[in-house]
Amino acid sequence: MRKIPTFFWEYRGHDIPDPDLTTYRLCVEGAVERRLALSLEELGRRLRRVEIDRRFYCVNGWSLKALWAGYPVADVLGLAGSISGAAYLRTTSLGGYEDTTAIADLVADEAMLVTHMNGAPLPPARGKPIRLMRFDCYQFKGVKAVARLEVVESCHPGTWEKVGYSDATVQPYPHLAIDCDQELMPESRVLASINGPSSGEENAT
Ligand SMILES: Nc1nc2c(c(=O)[nH]1)N[C@H]1C(S)=C(S)[C@@H](COP(=O)(O)O)O[C@H]1N2
Ligand SMILES: [Mo]
Repeated sequence: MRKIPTFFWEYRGHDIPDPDLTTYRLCVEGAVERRLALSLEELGRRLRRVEIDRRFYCVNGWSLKALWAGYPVADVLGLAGSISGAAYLRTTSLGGYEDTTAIADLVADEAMLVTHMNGAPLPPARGKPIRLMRFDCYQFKGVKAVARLEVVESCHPGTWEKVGYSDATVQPYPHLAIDCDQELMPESRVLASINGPSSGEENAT
């Protein structure tokens, strides 16, 4: 199996979570009228499913296109009823990765809570069982393996913002395009395409 070319937080000494789906709950809390802890089955029963064929971009210079399916973030927040005045959503993963974004931006960009990629449930490395995705900005604003959605009053820097990434606007320079898992390139080749040929050996596993 080839390694997913990414530079994500879980590769820096953290484990990739592999939650038990029978006990998994998506928690929606903070400034909401109703705190929720939703199982995957409840999400499926209470929300309309949406599908989108979109490419996402990583700030490290690569992009990945797939068919994503799940639920609109706006609809999940609608179930909880957000209280006016609290304008941000703080999303935290099971492993602790986090992002905070204005709810208005998530709604305007039709951000999704994705459960499936190319017709199959998300595997652990891709964010099992739910990942928050917003396609109109760099995907460090997305959160894999979502544990908690919290409606909050102020913006709190997310995991990548804490290390200095402030602008999530996708830049116009070319990003290495990956179109399906079979075509994934080993991470070192991605690095080579960014840094030139001398940056390390093949590490496909
Ligand atoms: N939980 C979690 N979510 C995360 C990350 C992470 O390290 N942990 N990395 C982010 C970044 S920087 C990117 S580019 C994408 C990578 O998604 P992928 O692993 O499916 O390629 O997930 C985003 N969400
Ligand atoms: Mo990224």
